[in-house]
Amino acid sequence: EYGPAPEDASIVTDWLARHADGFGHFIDGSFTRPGETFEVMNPATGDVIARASQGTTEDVDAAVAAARKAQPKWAALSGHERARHLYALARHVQQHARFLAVLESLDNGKPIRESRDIDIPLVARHLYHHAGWAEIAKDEFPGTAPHGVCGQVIPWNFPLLMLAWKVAPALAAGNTVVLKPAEYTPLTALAFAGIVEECGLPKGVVNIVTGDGDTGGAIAGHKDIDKVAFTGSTEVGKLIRRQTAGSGKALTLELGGKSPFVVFADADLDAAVEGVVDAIWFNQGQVCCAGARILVAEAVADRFAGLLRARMETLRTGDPLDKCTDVGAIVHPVQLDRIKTLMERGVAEGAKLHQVAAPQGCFYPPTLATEVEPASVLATEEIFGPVATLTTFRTPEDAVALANNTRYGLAASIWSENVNLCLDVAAKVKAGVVWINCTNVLDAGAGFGGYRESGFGREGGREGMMAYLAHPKPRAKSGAKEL
Ligand code: TXE
Repeated sequence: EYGPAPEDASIVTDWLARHADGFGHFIDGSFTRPGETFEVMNPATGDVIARASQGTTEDVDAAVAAARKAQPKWAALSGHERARHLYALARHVQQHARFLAVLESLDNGKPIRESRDIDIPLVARHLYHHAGWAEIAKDEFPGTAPHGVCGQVIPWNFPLLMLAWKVAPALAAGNTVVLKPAEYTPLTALAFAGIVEECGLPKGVVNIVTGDGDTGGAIAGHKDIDKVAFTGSTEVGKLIRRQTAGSGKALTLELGGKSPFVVFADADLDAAVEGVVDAIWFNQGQVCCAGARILVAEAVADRFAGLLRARMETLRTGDPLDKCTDVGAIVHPVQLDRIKTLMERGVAEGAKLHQVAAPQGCFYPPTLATEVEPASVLATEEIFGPVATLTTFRTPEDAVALANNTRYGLAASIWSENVNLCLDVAAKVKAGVVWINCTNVLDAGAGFGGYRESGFGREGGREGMMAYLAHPKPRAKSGAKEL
């Protein structure tokens, strides 16, 4: 109906069939036999496409021990040698790009256009970028040392990209890793483990353990892990912070958001409408920095809303493997229920919804919610679905106050032809990342992360590298009294 034939899933079927008994973990350079397994589903069809192992504390112990054993040798390699390994990983990701893109879309439900043109290219970009850091880290960060073993727990919205965000800087800095992908989407991490094997990375440098929150908890709480990096819900982030408090572990948290998308009266409204498409309908809105709260100047609000509604009519929601699909499936029925429950509460609080067509099944229609009170659930809770709210403001001061009226502080997007106004507002908005006349622009060279309940620490760029390096404590000067 929508044009060219869907992407052919057969590229991954042999690989999935070879693992019909279930995938094991990747520990110390090879795959373990599958233990107790859980189902991995294609959310667009509801089909079970694979089974992955539920990581036990013994599995986590084995992975941490392998990472511990491998770490000193890995850290002792020259930066150039570590860079060569990262370059190899990047090149192999590129060689397997089509396989990885199809697998990601099958497992996660995201449109193939996104996994093919955004997720997988950014994975390679991240690895290349950090190969560069491996080369120069010794000179750039004198007096630092890797933490040691890093425990990394990642979410399901960008499964392989979040892996790359975590693994690339850790390895570049001389750490080894134990990573757990989300239970909804473990497949590209397991494929990546195959790439690690193919590239001949030293054993134990990258270990992948699959499983649910219990496995994640075993990693975060493991006594022999030196640094924990987590991306996921604010709720679990708080748990991990409590769990690691006082343990001496370094910690970075990248949590939820409710980012404002501010449109001033002099903005290029057509461009801003396209911005909204990227901000909230990209990846079905399952994006931590999604521009979920549209704040628009009263003077242009009706015109903007009209343009936006017209654009919504052209969004095609459906088969993730169809190259013309704009909005794919929601990652899992549990997540769909979560969205529906929040939306029902929103409607009960008086919100009006404008929705466009979406198929039956694990899909949610692109939605614009209006008449949303500032304190209501739709204005305050992270929906993590294809839902934007629209609220009006009169003055830049109002816009800033509304933008900051949240417990989060991850990102913001500001639209105006007046650059001075944009810069002024950018400085006042409490967000880790502020985009001007664009949105969701992510670059391996720029630090990404939030504050307030969006977490702390940065990923990407110089700050991201620093998060994987420790400053050994300076020795007390001789004669100095201990306090
Ligand atoms: O997240 P969880 P869920 C938000 C978003 C979404 C909500 C719930 O609002 O609707 O969270 O999603 C692992 N110790 N985000 O329930 O549970 C888990 O196995 C250690 C925002 O899926 O946080 C998975 O690997 N780990 C977000 C990862 O945490 C634990 C992305 C994320 O799952 C654990 C995802 C525990 N006690 C959801 N419990 C973003 N910032 O991008 C679970 N996990």
